Amino acid sequence: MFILDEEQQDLVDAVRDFANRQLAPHAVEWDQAKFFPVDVLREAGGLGLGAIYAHEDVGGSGLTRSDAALIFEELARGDTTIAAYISIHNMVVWMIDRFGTDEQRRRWIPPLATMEQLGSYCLTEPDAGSDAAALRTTAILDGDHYLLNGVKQFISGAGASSVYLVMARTGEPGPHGITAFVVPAGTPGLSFGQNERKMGWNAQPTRQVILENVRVPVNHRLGEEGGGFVIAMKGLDGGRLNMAACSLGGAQWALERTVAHLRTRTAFGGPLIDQQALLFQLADMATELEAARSLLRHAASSLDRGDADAVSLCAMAKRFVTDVSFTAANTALQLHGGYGYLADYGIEKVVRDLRVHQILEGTNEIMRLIVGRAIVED
Ligand code: FAD
Ligand code: 2MC
Repeated sequence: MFILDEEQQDLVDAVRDFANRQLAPHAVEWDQAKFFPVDVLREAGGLGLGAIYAHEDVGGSGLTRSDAALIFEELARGDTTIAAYISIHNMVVWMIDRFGTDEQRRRWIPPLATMEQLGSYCLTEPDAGSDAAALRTTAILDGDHYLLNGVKQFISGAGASSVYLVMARTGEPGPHGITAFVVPAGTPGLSFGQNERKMGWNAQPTRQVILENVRVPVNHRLGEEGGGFVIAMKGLDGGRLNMAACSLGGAQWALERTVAHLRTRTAFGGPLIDQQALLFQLADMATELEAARSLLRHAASSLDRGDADAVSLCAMAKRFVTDVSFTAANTALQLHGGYGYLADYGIEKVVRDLRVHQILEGTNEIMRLIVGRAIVED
């Protein structure tokens, strides 16, 4: 059991209260209606959740990755999809805070910190997903502007966001020819595809971001030319931890609902919780989630310290926690019997939402690639 200090416990209590009041009561309805609750996101921004680990001089909360792991687990207990979107938004904010000039930080972050404006992270393309360094969107320097052309695929928040952090090619093939740009909504030539119909994550939009002769001034470039791939990867290190935390929160919620259900559901002359076969399954779920939590917190503190093996630990945590949590949520559905399959119980939604965490922010196969390469390099 990890012991939280007093400040962390206060933070957890405040986020849990927000999740209980503003997310949990609406999660099923938002999923069914495919409704993206922008007003509720602004309330989250008011609590400091829009720029969790950005510096305070631009409106950030100045917290750590370890704090963020606690925050996202709590948010996801209320609504996994909304928690996950808040994570993506924070990834964008952190990248601007960490790699932007002072002028860029002061210009872009304050409205993102309050979530008056939302951010989208644009790396994936129709023909470049796992192999992100193969991306083909181009950015060509033309006087004091860059001209961007290309298509980004599966972009979370697209259409609703005000700020698009776009990775585009300014140079040679491969990772060293990629540069990061801030593209504001409303720039001529920027448009969006249809809102994709998905298995889960229905309460947030996923669309193509289409760039046709989009002109942005040179001062919208984040970092140096050729530095965009590393910026994108460093953003994902923390994003992957948050995605793991979101899985954990969803699965922990499903476990607790299952215990409550089995206490009151009777069959064969007594409550189902008295069936040792079922209790053993609950015990395994609890054990695996606790192991996942330990790895997640270990990886988060390693990223906070900047340890040499932090990248590999983040990949391990993303792979392990999302796999274990999906299995636990699916078991929770099974232990609810037919009720688990009904939307009103919320369990099937968590299963659908958690499934995609094994795919996005780097598939779990790519996490094995990162970990495997690190083992071989050692
Ligand atoms: P592919 O790369 O085509 O992979 C297909 C399969 O092959 C996978 O199982 C993969 O693991 C496997 N594979 C590929 N290469 C290897 C290898 N070398 N070894 C072993 N197996 C391999 N992207 C963004 O940039 N921004 C977003 O906001 C965003 N949001 C998303 C939201 C949703 C709902 C979804 C579904 C995706 C989102 N993505 C986003 C994209 C996501 O990151 C990609 O889908 C993911 O990285 C996988 O890429 P792909 O879909 O092209 O699969
Ligand atoms: N931190 C710092 N540097 C990193 C890094 C990291 N985490 N990861 C890679 N680099 C550097 C690396 O050191 C290398 O530098 P150099 O050439 O100077 O030595 C450079 O970047 C290229 O790295 P690789 O040689 O490992 O590149 P490769 O193309 O072989 O593979 C891979 C990289 C597969 C790990 C990467 O493409 C990847 O993570 N793919 C998955 C894509 C992904 O996660 N997409 C998520 C989209 S966002 C999303 O889904 C959302 C929901 C928001």
